[in-house]
Amino acid sequence: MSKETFAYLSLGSNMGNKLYYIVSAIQRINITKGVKVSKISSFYETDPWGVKEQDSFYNIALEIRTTLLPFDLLRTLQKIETNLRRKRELRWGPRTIDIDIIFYGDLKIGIEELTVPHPRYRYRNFVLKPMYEVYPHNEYLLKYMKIDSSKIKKVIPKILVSSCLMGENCNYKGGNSKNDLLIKLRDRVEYILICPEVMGGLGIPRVPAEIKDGKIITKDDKDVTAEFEIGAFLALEKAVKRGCSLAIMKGKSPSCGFGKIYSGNFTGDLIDGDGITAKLFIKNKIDIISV
Ligand code: A4P
Ligand code: MG
Repeated sequence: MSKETFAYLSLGSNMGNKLYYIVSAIQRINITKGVKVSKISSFYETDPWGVKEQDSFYNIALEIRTTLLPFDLLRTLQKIETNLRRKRELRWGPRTIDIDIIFYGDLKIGIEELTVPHPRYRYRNFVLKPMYEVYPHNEYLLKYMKIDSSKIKKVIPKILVSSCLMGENCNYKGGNSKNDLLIKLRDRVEYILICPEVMGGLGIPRVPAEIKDGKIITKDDKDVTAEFEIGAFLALEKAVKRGCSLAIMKGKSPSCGFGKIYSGNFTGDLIDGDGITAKLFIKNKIDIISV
């Protein structure tokens, strides 16, 4: 570990659900030990640069504060790329996610494994435009932006999000699970808030419920499966109407949990599984990020 340094990253995706890959990468970077995301640029849809016969990209830039040394940061980012199904087949070719280090403080490194500042950033509007929004010494980037004439368009992606993550007091206790990163992202995306349990008619606060043998049973032994199913259906309806392909959902819950949920015994133990709404979303090809 070293002293804290500001570093600037460029992220790009042009395969599969690009929005899912970009937002997943931001979230994984932010939960890495020794790294915090401090600024997020707008999202841009950009024409492919280099290899032209490929899908358009989503590009963004991040400012991070990090105590990781440059090569440790590089390896950490590469691991995130690999975990997000990045395959290195063709240079400048299609990728689920690419994370490049553009600046690491004022440091200059010029070897093949890591060159900072990034050797090609000046020639690419897909790096410069988003970077202009997060980099404090940004004035000089303007003159480079005039060199590249490739098309680039700001977009405001729609994302479904569990209301409790945005600070709404709608969980079973009447509290919330406000997430700082999602609050930071608020200016860059359009959130569509859902709380499937409330949408299904359950009150705030309410008796906690967990999934047991395919049914949702409250701690005082009431079957609330129907309420959860109605909530899931209404949440899906909202997603489809608004054209959402990504949902950011509260982990572990019997409605929004994805991958891991409470065991059904009210002991706090987790088992493999998905909540009722999460299951319906997956069936309908809406990708989920569990927070
Ligand atoms: N490497 C050296 N310096 C760095 C650095 N500052 N940050 C090394 C990250 N990696 C760095 O990278 C290849 C090698 O570069 C790594 O082994 C690393 O040690 P890679 O990510 O495996 O391969 P790549 O991304 O295909 O190569 P490269 O040269 O980084 O490609 P670029 O420059 O990122 O271009 N068009 C649009 N519109 N938007 C895009 O995002 N991206 C590319 C990829 C092409 N066209 C695009 C976009
Ligand atoms: Mg790269």
